[in-house]
Amino acid sequence: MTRHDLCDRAPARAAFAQSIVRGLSDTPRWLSCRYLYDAEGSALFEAITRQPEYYLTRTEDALLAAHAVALRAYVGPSTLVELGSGNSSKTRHLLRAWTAGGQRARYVPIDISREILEASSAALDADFQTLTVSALAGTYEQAFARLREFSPLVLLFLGSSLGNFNRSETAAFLAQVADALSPGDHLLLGLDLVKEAGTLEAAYNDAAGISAAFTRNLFARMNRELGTRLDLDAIQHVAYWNETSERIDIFARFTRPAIIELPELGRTFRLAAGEMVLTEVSRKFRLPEMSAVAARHGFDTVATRTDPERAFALQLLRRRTSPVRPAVRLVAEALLENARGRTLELVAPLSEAQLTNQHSPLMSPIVWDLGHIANFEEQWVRRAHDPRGRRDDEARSRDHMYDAVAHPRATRRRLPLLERASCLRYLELTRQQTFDVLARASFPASDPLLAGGFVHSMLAQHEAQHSETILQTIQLIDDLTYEPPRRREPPGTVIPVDDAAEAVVPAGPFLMGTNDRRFAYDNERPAHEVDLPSFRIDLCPISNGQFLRFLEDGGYRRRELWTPEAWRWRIEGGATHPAQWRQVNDEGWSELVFGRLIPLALDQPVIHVSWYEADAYARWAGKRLPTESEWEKAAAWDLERGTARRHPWGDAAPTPDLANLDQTTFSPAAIGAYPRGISYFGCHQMLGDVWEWTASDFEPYPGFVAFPYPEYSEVHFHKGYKVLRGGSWATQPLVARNTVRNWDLPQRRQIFAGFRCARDA
Ligand code: AVI
Repeated sequence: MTRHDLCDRAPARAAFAQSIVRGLSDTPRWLSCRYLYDAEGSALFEAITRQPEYYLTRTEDALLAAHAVALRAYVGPSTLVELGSGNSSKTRHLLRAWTAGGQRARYVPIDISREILEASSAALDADFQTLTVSALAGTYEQAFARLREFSPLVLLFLGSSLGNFNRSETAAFLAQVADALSPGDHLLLGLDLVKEAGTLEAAYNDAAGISAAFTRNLFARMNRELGTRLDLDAIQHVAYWNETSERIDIFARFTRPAIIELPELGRTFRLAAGEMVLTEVSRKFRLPEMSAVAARHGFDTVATRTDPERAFALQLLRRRTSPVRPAVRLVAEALLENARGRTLELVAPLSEAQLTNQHSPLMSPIVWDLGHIANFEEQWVRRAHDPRGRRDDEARSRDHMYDAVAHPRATRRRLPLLERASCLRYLELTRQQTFDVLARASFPASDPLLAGGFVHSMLAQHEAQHSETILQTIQLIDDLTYEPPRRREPPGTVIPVDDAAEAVVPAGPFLMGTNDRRFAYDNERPAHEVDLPSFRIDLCPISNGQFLRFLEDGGYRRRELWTPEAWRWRIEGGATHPAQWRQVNDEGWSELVFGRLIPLALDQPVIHVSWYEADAYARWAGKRLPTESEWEKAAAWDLERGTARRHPWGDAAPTPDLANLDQTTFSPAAIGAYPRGISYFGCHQMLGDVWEWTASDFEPYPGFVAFPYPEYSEVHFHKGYKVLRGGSWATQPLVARNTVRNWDLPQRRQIFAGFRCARDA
């Protein structure tokens, strides 16, 4: 037997505490069913499976015994990989079929419990001479990253464990499995089927009271591990059939008022008498529906086996050989079209002069940005598809004019820039050439520029980022009232969040950055482990209201709050308030937003502040700015799964109800406007609204390799730039992810930047 540890188990206690905070802060309250299974809980669950009312385990066991040989015939020689293998007892039927006649086979049990894995693997080693057991200790999600090396394989997910996920978790799980398996691999599901309510309710309310003890053990575990002092006798187990959702809902009902105190996280929850906390759902399945859901995730149904009563089923699915993925070319075209639509829309309301003037030494004339977008595309399409193609003199002079390093922003107005019509023609002609090339292109995996369409997503991201730069310029145009073609009011507060509230992020390692080679920039790579001490981080970005208190408390006058360098900047530039704030006739504060003076929205994140101002505020508040690794851990790390999320809320793409991105609101939204977009640790609005200054300098990650050109990041390292994270309302979703690093000098205020504070825990 070999064993590989995929996880560090130390965070288990911390993850339990975090999950309680997450669930009890929600409405209605819930607790994660993951934590039902400590040693006591696992023993109680074993006992449940032996209760006469709990038909699931014995029915599945009989099905496996009866059909193991047939299943082996369907799938051929393959590795058996089991999620949540426990004691592997039912799996033995399959192992016998897989090793029949002295055949060699491999079994990969995956379980969070190292002890259970050790015991079950040792027993299997003794009983199956031709079986190789390679145990993986870790979460499902951690194991997914390893599955490819075991292909061809059958992934076992038995016991109707899929039923303990809600619908969106089920979809996310199937998507992850589909991604982790190779075409032709199999997934064998054990599924409890929809049936008459009496049978179902009895299975979750056994006469011996074991199910009740199982639910109550979650709170006993809280008392044991987290020092809560809950009276277990005041907790009732309630389980009933929820007809609408076709699932058993299991609750803990508090018969007396209760207090759950988590002093380490600074949180106390008060539960009223009669309050019910959802501890588990157990969904029941209908086979045709399950096949349809699986099909949407790229699985064909190969075989289904049920018992005569149709109580339970085994469903064998096969990962389709040609996954239904849109062609690389179509994705590339769509990304490019989307970014272009936005660029043209932004500049449409601007006059010739507004496009060609230099409005600030910090920003280029907008026609330079536009020409640079076209030129960058022209150059990279050639490098990727025709690297030996020659550039004539005219092309070379274009390349020179739009070389960002050769021409610092302040000097760009002296270049012989194109005017609007010629600039738009240049954009259009380049794009036509790109599409002509794309129509004939192939995307060999061996070419890092072309694999998966890397260069085209880079071009679309580049254009999307320049559209945000153009918006920064537009914000600085004097005497302009900007009328964008599309605009909607930013949403107001949905859930009020106390502005003093903080998340406590426990000490421990997390995976920072990414190894993605399709969308990520070189400076986001490679993924690497970072071990951080515990820290506290504000749940929300600092609001205008909070910043106003700093200002009114003499924040801009108190030298002790500023570093010497920042103080020099403050005095020389005469900064006495955020860049866009205005005070008319000594009345209250207003903000100049794209040429409109509007009363300062106290509930929105402060924007257009420099790193220096953010740093001074943090000192005034008795805090500090978070480092970028703290920021990323708070935004991305899922302590429970031991994996990083692409966005604070998960891997799903941003939508308007999750974050304020995409250049539609033209200002940040109110604090608490996106409760569905919170991170694992409960932090709000980490993506969108405002870029957030961090304490960190822009430096390479260990193992950094410049790709595809040093000018993107490498030349900017160690130059005194500070890192900003998270994206603003003006960031397009294509460039918004937890690992993206933006950077600027500490005195800059043209960026749509705000901040949140942190402190040591
Ligand atoms: C593990 N899982 C499939 C069980 C079920 O039936 O949903 C958990 C359980 N909870 C209470 N009884 C059984």
